[in-house]
Amino acid sequence: MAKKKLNIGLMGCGFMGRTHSNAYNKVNKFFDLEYEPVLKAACARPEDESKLIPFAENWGWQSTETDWRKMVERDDIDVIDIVAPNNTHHDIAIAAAKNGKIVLSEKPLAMNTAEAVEMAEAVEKAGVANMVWFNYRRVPAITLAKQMIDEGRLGRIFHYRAKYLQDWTISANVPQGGQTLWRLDAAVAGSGVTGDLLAHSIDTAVWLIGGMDSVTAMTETFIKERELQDQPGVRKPVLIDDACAFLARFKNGALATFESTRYARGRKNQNCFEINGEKGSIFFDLEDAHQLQYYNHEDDAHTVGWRTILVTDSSHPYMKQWWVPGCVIGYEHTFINALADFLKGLETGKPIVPTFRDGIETQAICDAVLKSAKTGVWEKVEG
Ligand code: SOE
Repeated sequence: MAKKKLNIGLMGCGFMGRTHSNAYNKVNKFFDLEYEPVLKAACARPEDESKLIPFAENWGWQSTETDWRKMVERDDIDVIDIVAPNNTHHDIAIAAAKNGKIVLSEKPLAMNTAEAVEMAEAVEKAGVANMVWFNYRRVPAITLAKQMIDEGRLGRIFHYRAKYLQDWTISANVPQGGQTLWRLDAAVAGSGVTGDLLAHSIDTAVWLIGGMDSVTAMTETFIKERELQDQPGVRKPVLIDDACAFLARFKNGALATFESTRYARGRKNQNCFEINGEKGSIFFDLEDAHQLQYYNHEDDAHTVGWRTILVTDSSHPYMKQWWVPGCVIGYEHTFINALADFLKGLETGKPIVPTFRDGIETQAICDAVLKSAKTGVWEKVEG
C-alpha cells in the first residue's frame, strides 16, 4: 500500500540533527507504518550554512533554509522537528504550531517551566500532534523495566537511585558557547547538567514510578571562567551547573537520589538507575544498554539472586523489528524506535508520550532543583 508522505522540516544540523536524520531515513525499513517521512528541508542559522549544506547532502535533505520563520511557514512542510539549541525551542515551536505544523522537540523541552507551559498550550490550541524526544524511554531494556513495574513485579517502590555521568568538560581549556559548545553557555542552554543530563534521568524516573513531590539540591561550577569558542582570547564566567546532586521525595512515598556531572573521569555517558521495591529490584546502565538486571524476591530461596536479562529477544520491546536474539542494538535505534512510536500514534490518533504537556513536569522538577540549589532548602515541585 502506498505510504502517506509526511514532509519533515528539521531545525538544526548538529549532533541531534544527525540522530534524527538517521531515524527518518531508517524508520520505514524496520517498522511497518502507514506514514513515511520525507526529508524535505533542513534549516540552520545563516552563519552555519557551511555546515548545513554538507549536512543536508549527506543525509538526503531535499532543500535547505537559513531563516526559521520561512521554514515554519512553508506549505510543503508537515512536521517541524527542533534539534537546535535550547533557547530556540520556545519561539520555533509556538510559531510552528500557529502554522498548523506537527511539532517535535529535542529535550529539554524549554529553558524553564513558563516556556514549556506556553509551548504545550500552543500545540494543544492548534490541535497538532507533538512529542519531546526523550529517547532513552525507547531503550528496549528501559521500556521493559516500565513493563515490569506496570505488571507489579517490584511491588511498592521504596527507592529510586539515578546517576548520569560524563567527563568531557574537565579540561579548563574547553571553551564555552558557539556552534558546538553552547551546552556550556547558560544563556543558550538554560542550565548545565540539570537540563542536559538530569532531564533524561528525571523523565525516565517519572515515567517509571510516577510524579515527584519535592527536592533538595546542590550544584557546583568547578571551572569558573572559560574562553568563548567564537571569540578566542575573550574569557567569561561560566554560569551553568557543572555538577548537580539532589534528593527527592516521590508522590508515592519513594525516596530518591539523583547525581549528574561532567567531571566523572572515565564516565562517558553513564546513565544508570536502580529501583528497589518490596518484591524486587531493577538495575539499568546505558553502558550495558542491552541488559536489565533483575532481582526477584519471590524466586526459590536456593536460586534467588540478581539475574541479567539479555534484552534482545523478539518478546522484548521493539526487538522483533530488529535482528535475531543476541544481536544487540545501540544508541541510534532509540531515536528510530521513538519515531516509529510517533508515526504509529499519528496512524491511530493516540498521543505519543512524552507530549509537550508531559515535558512540563520534567521542566518543573529541573526548576525546583535549580531553585533549591540556590535557596538551600527543600522545594516543592510546582504544578
Ligand atoms: C551531552 O553531552 C549529551 O549529548 C546530551 O545533550 C544528550 O541528550 C545525551 O543523551 C548525551 O549527551
